[in-house]
Amino acid sequence: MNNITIIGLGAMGTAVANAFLKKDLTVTVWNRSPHKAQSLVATGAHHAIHIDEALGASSLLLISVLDYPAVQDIFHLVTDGHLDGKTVVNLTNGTPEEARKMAAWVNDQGAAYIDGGIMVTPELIGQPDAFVLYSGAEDSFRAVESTLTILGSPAYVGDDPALAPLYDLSLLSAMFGMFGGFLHAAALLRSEAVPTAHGTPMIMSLLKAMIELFPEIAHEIDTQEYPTPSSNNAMMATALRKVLDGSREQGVSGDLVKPIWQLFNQGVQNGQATRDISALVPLLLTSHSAS
Ligand code: FVH
Repeated sequence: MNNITIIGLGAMGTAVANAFLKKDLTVTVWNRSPHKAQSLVATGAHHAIHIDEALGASSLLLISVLDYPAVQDIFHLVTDGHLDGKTVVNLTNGTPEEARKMAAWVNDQGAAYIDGGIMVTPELIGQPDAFVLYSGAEDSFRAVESTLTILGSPAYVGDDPALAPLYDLSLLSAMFGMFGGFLHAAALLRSEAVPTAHGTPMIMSLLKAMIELFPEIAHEIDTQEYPTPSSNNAMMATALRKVLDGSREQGVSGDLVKPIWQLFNQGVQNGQATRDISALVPLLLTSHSAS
């Protein structure tokens, strides 16, 4: 596929357009604020003034805007029939439910829908470590897969369009949890004017060792067979209580850590005191969940 249309020229859409331009594809771009197309036009992109013109230029349309309401705002500008026969790859961050609704609407317009989740920053688009999640009808995805590889390794996660955002939010949860822990750790160090840089290599070493446990914990979660390890939930609830007590003494807010202590404490109260942390996952699942 040699023609591609990029809709949305924020930091990510611009990086995406640049990646395709570098591979000599014919790239058409559209953005709500037209001035953002200028640098791309200078490097060879075609600038569509109206959204219909952008859709008409290519059968493959990539969308990267702020959120799903922004995608809807753009689709409201499209004249009926202009999406017919197109493949829409929506790289905008959203929820599983938003993706399902968007897929149904796009399919009603006669277009194929693939949802995507970019797992790197704009600077890393097209670099070896870049990967992008995709879900939606597999035949539609396979037809454009080689073109999408230009952005990074494609990780196709299933034909339900909700799956890419589900994986996306899951990965982001893990990342933000780690960042939150690091910020709390830094605040504790700073409470005694210890340079964060002094503690950071130790934090990294500990986290790297803990991350190695994830596959085993994942197996326990999936099989719902929870072992009784040496580091059990009761011990960890007590350790978390000490983190909260020590933080209070040091004048550090416990707001980030308290919900984690509450989860472990709930596990202890619910008969999971001697179990591994895997036994806490069911406590997080609400009635909507599949299991
Ligand atoms: N940047 C990153 O590091 C992350 C990496 C992982 C994926 N995310 C998601 O990518 C989507 C786009 O993010 P972005 O970084 O490009 O965001 P901005 O630079 O803020 O650009 C926003 C674009 O959205 C357009 N836009 C916003 N509201 C509307 C609207 N109502 N109608 C039409 N377009 C709209 C905005 O247009 P303009 O302000 O220039 O006119 C920009 O093109 C996002 O889902 C991230 O979560 C990025």
